[in-house]
Amino acid sequence: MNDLEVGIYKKNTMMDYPAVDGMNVTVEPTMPSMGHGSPNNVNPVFTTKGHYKGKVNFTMTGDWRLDFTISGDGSTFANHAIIDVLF
Ligand SMILES: [Cu+2]
Repeated sequence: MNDLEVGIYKKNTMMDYPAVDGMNVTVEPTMPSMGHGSPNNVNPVFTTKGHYKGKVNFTMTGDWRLDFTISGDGSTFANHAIIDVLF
């Protein structure tokens, strides 16, 4: 079980990226090459200044994919935002 911390920022201009607070974030880890996920993950919860903390359970070594959704205020801002991780 691993701590997971993500930061969410909004691009206003090329020089202005304010933190985004109070979003609903989900994360789902999978190993696409092996066709399984993992149990007992904890969706990231807002802490402060655009940061969100959760937990992700890498049950074995290898190639993992983190699939995030970010929503709030009745809109989905990111759906299937992917980060690939070699664990
Ligand atoms: Cu596996």
